[in-house]
Amino acid sequence: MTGGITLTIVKPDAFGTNKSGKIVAHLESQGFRVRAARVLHLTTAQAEEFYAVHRERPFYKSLVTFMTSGPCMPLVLEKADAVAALRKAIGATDPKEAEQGTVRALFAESKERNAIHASDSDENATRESRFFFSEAELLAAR
Ligand code: 3AN
Repeated sequence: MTGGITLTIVKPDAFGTNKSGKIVAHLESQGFRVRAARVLHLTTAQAEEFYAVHRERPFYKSLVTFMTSGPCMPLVLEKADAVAALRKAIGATDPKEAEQGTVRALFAESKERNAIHASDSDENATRESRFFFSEAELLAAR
């Protein structure tokens, strides 16, 4: 079992459909504990930096436009084996392929407007948590 902390982002489409709270409640019902949270509107520069790993992908520009189209909510979540547990809980990138009962099967619209982000490794969970939260805010997640 690896670390107990991961980073998620409830994306702008979920705010558009007024489902942000439902998504957090769904994750809490699955045993994830909220350790840090904020709502913000990403700037283009922030979205470009956050998704820099996808810079060469054909959907990069569109993804940045989508992620800056409205509010989003990063959260640090705690659970045993948090990274793997959250990846399982959110489901496949394409909601049409997402397992029944996952966040994306329940709340996502499309491959791009897919309701939620989740870190894919402990290393990225740490990096992404620091992207959104100060050391003081992350104290509660230790
Ligand atoms: P995941 O979010 O499941 O880890 P990634 O890391 O491959 O998926 O992609 C990051 C984000 O880029 C996705 N959450 C989604 O919003 C967007 N994305 C991925 N693949 C596509 C695609 N083929 N078309 C449009 N957007 C995509």
